[in-house]
Amino acid sequence: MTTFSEIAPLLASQAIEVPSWAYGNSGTRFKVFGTAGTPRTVQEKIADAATVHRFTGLAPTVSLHIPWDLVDDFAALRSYAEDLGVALGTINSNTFQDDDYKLGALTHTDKAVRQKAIDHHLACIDVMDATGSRDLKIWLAEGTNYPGQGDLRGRQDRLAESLATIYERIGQEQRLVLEYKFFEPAFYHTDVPDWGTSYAHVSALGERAFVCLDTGHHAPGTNIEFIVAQLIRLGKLGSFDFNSRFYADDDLIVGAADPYQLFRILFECIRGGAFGPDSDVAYMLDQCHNIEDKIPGQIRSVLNVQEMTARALLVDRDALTKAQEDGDVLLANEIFMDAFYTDVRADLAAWREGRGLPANPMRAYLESGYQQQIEADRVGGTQAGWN
Ligand code: AFD
Ligand code: MN
Repeated sequence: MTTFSEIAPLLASQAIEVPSWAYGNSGTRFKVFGTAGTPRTVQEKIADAATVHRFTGLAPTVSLHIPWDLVDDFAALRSYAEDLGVALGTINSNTFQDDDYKLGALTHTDKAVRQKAIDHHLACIDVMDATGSRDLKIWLAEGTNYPGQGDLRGRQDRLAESLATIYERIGQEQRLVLEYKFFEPAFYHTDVPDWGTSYAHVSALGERAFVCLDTGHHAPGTNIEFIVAQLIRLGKLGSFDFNSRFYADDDLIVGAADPYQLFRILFECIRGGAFGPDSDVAYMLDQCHNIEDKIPGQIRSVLNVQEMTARALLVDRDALTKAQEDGDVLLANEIFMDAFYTDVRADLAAWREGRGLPANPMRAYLESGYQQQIEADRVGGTQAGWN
């Protein structure tokens, strides 16, 4: 089997983008629990994100959400982030919280509403120009709750037209990533419900449009690693939104529900050439820490991705390929499982120390006093959430 020392150099370039909204309060339609120390401003969110990077070395960029993270001067925000050792990353649009969009945004039958939603995306691209971001991430909450409510075909035609207008504004060094989700908040149909629909639309747009795969956006039992392999093969995997789920779009800590699935997904990324410094695939988290402290939750998340990546890199690809070609079912599975069963935590700890990072980033954070400091400092104001 491949050894840790052989694969360790491949871990050096691993970068996982953290979402600004993970540091604010979040919850369910039943309750949003606030926690002490929660940021009040996007600057405080970025400070917390930079803290995750400082302790792990894994999170060099922070994804923003517009309008939640709107500021007057994004060039200044970009400098603020860089002074803390991180860069601003993906810009996420939001057409799911404005009353005008109740019956649709980019798909709406009213051209004026569609134009308003298009203009929001054009404003997001203006932000990208100021922050130096590469990706505009579009997740559409659009759909219907009852059969007959909407013209399924007409909505696709309007969506294609709206996306094409947005795409025209995407710069040569920028990308549009279109995220799919099989249900919620619409319950009868969602206009971008699956990877095939996203793939169809981004293929129609052009070479700088890609699919965003959120690991929590599939029906239970979906073979997500197959979708990963297929999108890589088609050259249209743009980014991940990593999280984990037990039943729906739970946005839990990635790997917490099923580390083996995360391992299989990362194996397909490695096998498909979508991992490492030469890959353009963005590995983002999209999570909500409803009951746990946010910064430790993000630290746990990026460490989970690092650990499963290391295990996936340990798969003896030559031996696996031979066993597959020989039709040796049990040996092929054994080779695959050998890597998954390999506990790499001690190796990772030593490797981190060799790079000037804490052997145990979680313990180092908890002992650093940062949490106590922000709880003492951040008194008053309005804690950030989904607003
Ligand atoms: C919600 C959506 C989707 C999106 C995220 C950020 O379900 O995952 O990526 O908000 O806009 O979680
Ligand atoms: Mn997402």
